[in-house]
Amino acid sequence: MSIQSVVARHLSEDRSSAFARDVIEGLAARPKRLSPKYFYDEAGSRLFEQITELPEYYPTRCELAILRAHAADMAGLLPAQTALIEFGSGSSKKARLMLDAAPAIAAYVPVDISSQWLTQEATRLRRDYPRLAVLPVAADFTQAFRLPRSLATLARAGFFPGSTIGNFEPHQASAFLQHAARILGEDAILIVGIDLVKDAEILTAAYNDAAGVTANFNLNLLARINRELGADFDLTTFSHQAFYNRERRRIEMHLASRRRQQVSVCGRMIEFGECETIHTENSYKYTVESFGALARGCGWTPVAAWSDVEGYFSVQALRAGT
Ligand code: AVJ
Repeated sequence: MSIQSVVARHLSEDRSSAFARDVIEGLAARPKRLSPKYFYDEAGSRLFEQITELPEYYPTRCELAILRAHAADMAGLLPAQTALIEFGSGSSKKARLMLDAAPAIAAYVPVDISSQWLTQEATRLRRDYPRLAVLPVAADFTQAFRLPRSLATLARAGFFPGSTIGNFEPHQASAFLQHAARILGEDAILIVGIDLVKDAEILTAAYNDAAGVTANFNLNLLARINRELGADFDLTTFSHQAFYNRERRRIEMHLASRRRQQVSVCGRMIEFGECETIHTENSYKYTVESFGALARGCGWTPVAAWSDVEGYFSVQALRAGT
């Protein structure tokens, strides 16, 4: 067995025990909760891809339109010989729009928890961008991680599209921005996708699509716990809930038990009351100003913000330093 595969196996064992630990802890808590970062196993990632194509789900379409229209302006902020570091890269589709517009990007560093996905995507990127150094890092970007040493001579730009930052509690978003400032270093640029506060009906519809894909995406979390942790959730006894919490400016997703029941998870019995919910996701919405203020408090200065014509979504550029 190669050293790489030994390391990979240990990493994946660490990750699955972290998953078990988080699930047990979250289901023992009151109210019950599970982290949205666990939505994205293979089935969940496929469901999320389908979500991005739903008529009601505007964020991906809006962000792609903004990147297509303004990638050249964003590229103008990057010095020659920049490394683009993407937090949670997924398909790299958005990064390609940056790469196409910015010849200054000499290296691309996708950071993603799924190492299999990373390897496949890296192969495709090397083929399509032969002069680009592609340096994938398999890591949970919400935790501390190291950048490849070979980046030492390059300028750095972070790329965090998708409004994934909206999944963080405001204090976690602050911690992430501070952590990003630290690992990207002086004068770095950070390009972040932010979903904007808007009419509650539009927000609610985006998370309650008529085709039921978002419901399946939410329920897949229980299916994943069944598959990976040998639990016995009966998916037909839980229903998808998503609503806008105006005071906290966030969409909340929950899974509600349709009846009183007990579920076995990792050898423990978990009790559910009728209508009791598991809180599975928060998706915070910001204004351009409220996000700018948050960033300012975390070692970044907002330098530009772009939006779609309807003002639904915003891509913001920040510069390290105050
Ligand atoms: C990937 C976090 C941006 O909050 O809109 C989509 C995830 N959840 N539908 C979001 C999601 C339900 C999504 N983010």
